Amino acid sequence: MTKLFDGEVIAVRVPQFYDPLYCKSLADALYRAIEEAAKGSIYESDIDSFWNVMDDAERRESYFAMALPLQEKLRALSAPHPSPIDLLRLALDEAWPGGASLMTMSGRKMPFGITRLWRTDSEALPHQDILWREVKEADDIPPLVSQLGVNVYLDTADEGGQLETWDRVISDEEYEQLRDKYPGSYGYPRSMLPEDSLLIAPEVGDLVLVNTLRAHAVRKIEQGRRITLSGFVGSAGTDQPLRCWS
Ligand SMILES: O=C(O)CCC(=O)C(=O)O
Ligand SMILES: [Fe+2]
Repeated sequence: MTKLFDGEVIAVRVPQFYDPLYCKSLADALYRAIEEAAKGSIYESDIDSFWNVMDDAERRESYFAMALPLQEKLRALSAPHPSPIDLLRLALDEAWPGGASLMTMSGRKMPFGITRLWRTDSEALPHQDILWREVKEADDIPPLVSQLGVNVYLDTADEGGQLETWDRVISDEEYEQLRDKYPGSYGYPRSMLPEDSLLIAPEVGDLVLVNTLRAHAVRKIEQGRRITLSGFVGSAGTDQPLRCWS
């Protein structure tokens, strides 16, 4: 974990973190839940990520209100097996000297472990996920020093959909010059990045952790679809609890 946060290690993959058989039944339940919620429109997730809501007071409110219901929902859909997100939080808590807990922003708990459905032809362009770059001054968050992306792969694409990551951090100083061009640290051209990249083709049940200060992307899903439980883990130092949110 320390090596991941420090950038010494590019990625950690935990094969079969969640039993592939349990993955199948949870993925089926989540696909159904998303289709139900969509009612004809194309919903890609069960709830918004913080990034999607931060500029909209009403959506922010429903985002924070979802924090605990999300955990309940994952437990209900996973039953009689444990929720993968509960297992993940316990694993983080047990591994880290300062423990782990849900992230709070201005005293409110944040959702952790949102569902992300990636349909055929979807992709994520090269980007970074760095919370402190995006929050407003009024948003009270712990002073994070590094951030990981954590994904549990419940279903994987038949072709494409690899997680790609580069050994390249665009620093906060560098980003200030690029902010207008790549809002949300999203959409960096590949020409800006090293030629070599690490390509991870996740298998069902895998947990993959990457440092999201590094540029990373999701290769286009060429065939099939994939579904993940997705979140971020922030470090405020070894003696402080890891903070988990989505
Ligand atoms: O779905 C994935 O493989 C990674 C998505 C991502 O960009 C992230 O977790 O930060
Ligand atoms: Fe990301």
